[in-house]
Amino acid sequence: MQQQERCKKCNIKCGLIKVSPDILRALEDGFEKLEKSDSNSLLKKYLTRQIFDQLKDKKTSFGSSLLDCVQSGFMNYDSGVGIYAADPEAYVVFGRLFNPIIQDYHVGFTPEDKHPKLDWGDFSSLENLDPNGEHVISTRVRCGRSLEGYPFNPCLTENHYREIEAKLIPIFREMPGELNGEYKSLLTMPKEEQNQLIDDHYLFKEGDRFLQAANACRYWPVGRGIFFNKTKTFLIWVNEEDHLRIISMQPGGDLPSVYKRMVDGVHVLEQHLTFSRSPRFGFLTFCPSNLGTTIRASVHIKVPKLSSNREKLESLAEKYHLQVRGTRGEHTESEGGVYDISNKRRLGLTESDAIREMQDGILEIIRIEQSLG
Ligand code: ADP
Ligand code: DAR
Repeated sequence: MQQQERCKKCNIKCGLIKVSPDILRALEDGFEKLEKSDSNSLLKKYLTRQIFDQLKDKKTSFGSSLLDCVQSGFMNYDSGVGIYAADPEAYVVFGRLFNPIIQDYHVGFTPEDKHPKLDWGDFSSLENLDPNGEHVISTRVRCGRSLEGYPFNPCLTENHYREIEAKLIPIFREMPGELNGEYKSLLTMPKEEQNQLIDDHYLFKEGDRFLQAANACRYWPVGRGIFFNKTKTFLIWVNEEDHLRIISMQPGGDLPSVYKRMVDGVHVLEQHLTFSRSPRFGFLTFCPSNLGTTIRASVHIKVPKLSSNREKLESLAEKYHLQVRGTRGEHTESEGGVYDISNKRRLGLTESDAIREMQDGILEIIRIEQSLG
């Protein structure tokens, strides 16, 4: 035990913590099945036999193995990405696999690139996306933050979940002005209230199979909950996929107001908390698709002519680095012709760039929709 403990502290240097035979067998089995599958995930695209053999014996100093990172993509062939970082070190220890996936998802962020300094930009340069209210039903801007010193879901203990929540609750109590509100733990929230909050798009879904397979739902719902202000235009998710998701949303297309409210909320939180940030990847998150700015700015939008052909809508969105999701978010279908369209890139550009990329893309999509007569 003593020898094992000593190694835990310097694992990256001495690399003496061995991956157990059971994990190696599970890795080999999962890899072979993924190779034979019809998956289109980035995991399948980039996990070559050579990279697999180079990484399968490695562990981070948190004790995370390659399996801890890829098990969701092994179990969900319909994953888009298929990999999560079990802890912050995983991005380095398993970099041979994360780097090409990151470069693909964030459209060209190479292993030599570094994420730029934070730049929220100038709110006055943004505009209402749909002043006449013809297409945009609502606008939402969110970012994710991880607390320095804590690993990600697969390595979090039950105590960690409780600790993170306990750190945040006193801060939530002091949210100023229009951000002031209340925190509700999922442990004590009545099921009906939880389901209504999910249906109204305020709260995260429960039982996401991708997160479950990634070991991100252990001890659920301990340490999980939601803060929201009185008008539910400012919300904070606690310990869902990331330690924190900071969200601003409201009906209509007033992007500047929604974005400013989220930024104001981040400014309050960062006075009390230290967020995990890497010189190369910017703000660190559980999923590589959220690294960097971690910003996803979205509209719930109706574009009946363009969306009469989903593939056409998706290829147009891709042209503007946008992503199309269903009405209830990721991995869901559209209901009543309402689509969730947002910026796709979050890494290798500033917060200001990401918001502008979304604004320019959405304005173009509305222009094209209206030009179709
Ligand atoms: P995220 O990763 O940003 O949390 P999800 O795809 O999981 O995104 O969506 C989370 C919730 O936010 C879902 O209920 C989704 O319907 C809702 N949502 C996303 N964009 C908007 C929007 N513009 N207006 C209202 N709800 C939205
Ligand atoms: N289920 C993963 C998620 C991809 C990105 N979205 C996140 N992180 N919520 C997939 O590979 O589809």
